[in-house]
Amino acid sequence: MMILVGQLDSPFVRRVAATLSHYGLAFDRHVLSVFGDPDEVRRLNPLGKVPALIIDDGETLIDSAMIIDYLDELAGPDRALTPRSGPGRRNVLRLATLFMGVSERAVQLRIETVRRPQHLQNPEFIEAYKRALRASLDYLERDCDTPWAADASLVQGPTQADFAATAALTHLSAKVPEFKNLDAWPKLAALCEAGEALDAFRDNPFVEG
Ligand SMILES: N[C@@H](CCC(=O)N[C@@H](CS)C(=O)NCC(=O)O)C(=O)O
Repeated sequence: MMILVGQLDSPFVRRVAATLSHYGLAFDRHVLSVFGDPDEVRRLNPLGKVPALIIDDGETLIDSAMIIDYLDELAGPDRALTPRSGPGRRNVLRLATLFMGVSERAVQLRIETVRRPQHLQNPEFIEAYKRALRASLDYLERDCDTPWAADASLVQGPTQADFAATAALTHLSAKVPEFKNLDAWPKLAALCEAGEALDAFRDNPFVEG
């Protein structure tokens, strides 16, 4: 059975867990923390990051985008949450990359504000990360479709854009006090609520880490 390494407080790990569940792929979890178990995480991924996915033949896959590419292949083109080709595929990948980029910025912001001692924190970095987060949410609010994020004229139903959106927005509002309330981005708030209502996310609830 495949083993997913990482905790469900990570949006990258949670997006992979929800994708595994959505495709009906059984998996075990190895709950390692990048800060609590750095040596063990580095043995699986020299970058010291989660998620990692140990697949059935023992190979270890790293980085959520690469892992999801593999899971899409396992699911097959008719069930994959990423369209096979063309503008529909590019649109889903673009939105998913932006939402996961929001998570990258949120993680950077937390490292600067929560992990680094206050006297070493850099207010310019903090402001730049917050600015990037606001700009990305404004952009995505304009660009996303409803009821699901990707252009409905190109693809029907939830896609990897929504799985990335749900994982990223729940993490952001739980972990960064300034973004606790997503009222300024009503379309994104609705996307996140719809994503959290999917069985795939209910089966892999966000946990405070
Ligand atoms: N691009 C990576 C990002 C993964 C990532 O940043 N994970 C965080 C956990 S939320 C991490 O491992 N951080 C440790 C660090 O940056 O040192 C992916 O999509 O998997």
